[in-house]
Amino acid sequence: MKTSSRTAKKSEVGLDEFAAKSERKSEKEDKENDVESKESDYTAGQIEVLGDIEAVRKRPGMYIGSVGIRGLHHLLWEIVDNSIDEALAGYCRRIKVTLHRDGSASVEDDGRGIPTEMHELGKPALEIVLTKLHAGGKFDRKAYRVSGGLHGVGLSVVNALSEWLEVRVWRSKEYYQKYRRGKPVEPLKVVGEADRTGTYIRFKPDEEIFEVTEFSWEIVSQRLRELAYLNRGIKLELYDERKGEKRTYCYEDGIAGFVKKLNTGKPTLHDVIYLSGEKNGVIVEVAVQFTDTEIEKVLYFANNINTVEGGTHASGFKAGITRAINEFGKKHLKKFKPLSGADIREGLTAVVSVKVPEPQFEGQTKTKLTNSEVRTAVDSIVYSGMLEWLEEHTGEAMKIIEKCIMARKAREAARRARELVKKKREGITLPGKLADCSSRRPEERELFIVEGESAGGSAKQARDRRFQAILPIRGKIINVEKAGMNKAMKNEEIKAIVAAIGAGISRDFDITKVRYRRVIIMTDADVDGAHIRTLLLTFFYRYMRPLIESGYLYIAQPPLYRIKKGKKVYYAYSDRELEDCLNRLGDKVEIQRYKGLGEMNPEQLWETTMNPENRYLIQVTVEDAKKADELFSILMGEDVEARRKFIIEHSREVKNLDI
Ligand code: 0RA
Repeated sequence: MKTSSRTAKKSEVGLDEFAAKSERKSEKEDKENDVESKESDYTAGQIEVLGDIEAVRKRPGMYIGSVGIRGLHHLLWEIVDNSIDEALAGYCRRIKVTLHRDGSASVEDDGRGIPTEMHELGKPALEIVLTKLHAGGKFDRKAYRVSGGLHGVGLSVVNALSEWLEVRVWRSKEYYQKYRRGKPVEPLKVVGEADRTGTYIRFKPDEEIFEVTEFSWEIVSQRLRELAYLNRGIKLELYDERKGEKRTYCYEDGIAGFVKKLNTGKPTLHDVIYLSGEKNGVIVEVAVQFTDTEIEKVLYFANNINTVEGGTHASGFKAGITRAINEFGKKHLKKFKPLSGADIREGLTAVVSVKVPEPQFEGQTKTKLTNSEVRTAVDSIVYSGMLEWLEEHTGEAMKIIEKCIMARKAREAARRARELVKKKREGITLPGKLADCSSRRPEERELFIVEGESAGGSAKQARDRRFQAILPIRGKIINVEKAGMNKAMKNEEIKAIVAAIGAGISRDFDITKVRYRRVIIMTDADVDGAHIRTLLLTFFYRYMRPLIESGYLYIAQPPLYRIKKGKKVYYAYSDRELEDCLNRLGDKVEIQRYKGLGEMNPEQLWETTMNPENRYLIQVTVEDAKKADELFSILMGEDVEARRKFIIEHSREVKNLDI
């Protein structure tokens, strides 16, 4: 049943715990049967006790979580919790903790004292409590037991994990007994008369078990103070004999004092509000104070355990206080808009403490309360108590409401600012190589997508920067057909195009956000240029089709020839144009054939291709783009011959498109 490896900590502890629970249960059942059948069988009882102690010593982590500093202090909390239980039952006012020089610790209280009467097993009840696992159930001191909560493993665990333990009980007489590693050294003895009641337990954590054996002043003093706040009026004394320090914690105002302490030095809007009540068997105490800060500090406790993972008391509190404040606001303010929980809790300091008869804890660290009856109890007590307080303190209530409304305004302003920044950022992340134009009027803005860095450079010099933007792209952009959208969007060239156009892509494409009225593809008038143009057309067809449908996409037409006669220069955009031109001009002409945009200087590029007065633009239709898309697979396919044929045909086609 038990696993051997100790490496997989968390899950293993869980399994062990589960195993231990079922084991303990069956052991308990067995023993209960034993009690009935062999009531006075001393030996049997003795064997069981040894079994319990051995079980604990063999797997201490299962009972106290760890054998490190937490586990060590767990021993002390086990005893202190028992004394607190006695106090909650109304029989104990004072608890004194001493950290001794020899490494031991002691806890003394003025409760009723652990019962010393003979128990069914033929031993004093005290000895059973100190040697039997979960003997507490037999001596149940009624509801709200802290020791039934998170710690709650019983005094026998402390005893089993101590090198030695001494117990002194004052009831009708003074009793004394000493143990070594969980076993009695001698029977319980009467050592004197008693003029008081109470229990004193001193123990020395076993160095054979614990990795750390030194109690921490910080940990102990902090927890004792917390317990004093959580259990008003109980006097908790701490003596550290090692360093000669002494502290006494006792707070008549309980958690209200806790909140006051938490708010030391902070500007507050009112005196601490204290609410309490009992419902569904759950005792609820809440202390609340709003500060003029943005800090929310709400501490939640269930049976004195700091439930850092929250739970039903937390949700009940949040719901209750939100409802009360909104109810008050609605009643007393014109045009009141309900506030959110977050608006209300900004600047709130509170301590919520519940005492639950059978607390259920869940979560990673077992610090989340899950009892559902607690939610409604806390909600209704906080709601009615808070609303009543607000009605009785309208001046201060208004201050609180004002604070909440301010919080909401700040939150809304912050959200707007965030959105603005986001929008701006979206605008700012234009591609670095984009030379944008200055005009803010979309209807006149143009974007030239230019093949090659050098042609891009010429275009930047040639352009009218007021309304013409240039985006140079490197030779080959990705094959979007093969790549699919995600991969296409990783391609630098595609990303730059999408960012420059600024209207999203695919289903998210929004034509109203397009930053340019014309998007102009400007490539060389050769085979490579045709190839790149096809790639771009395919991309736009697939991912920005509305751009084409709206007539925003164009292809620039650079001239194919430059014809010079004397000082006069002519450009021909097709072979036919060249023919016409030559016929007109007769002989003595110089003809230059342009192979690429790079062969033109900026002035020529402006004159022939970019200047709206002279240029030829072909508006791309959906049919054009669709054709490009269909032909794409041929172009990019494995069939080299088909590809060669296509390119030849396609470049001819481009020429045919020219005029
Ligand atoms: C069981 C029953 C009673 C008291 C206690 C336990 C008890 C345990 C501890 C541990 C530390 N201090 C404690 N004080 C009391 C009630 C006994 C009765 O009815 O008289």
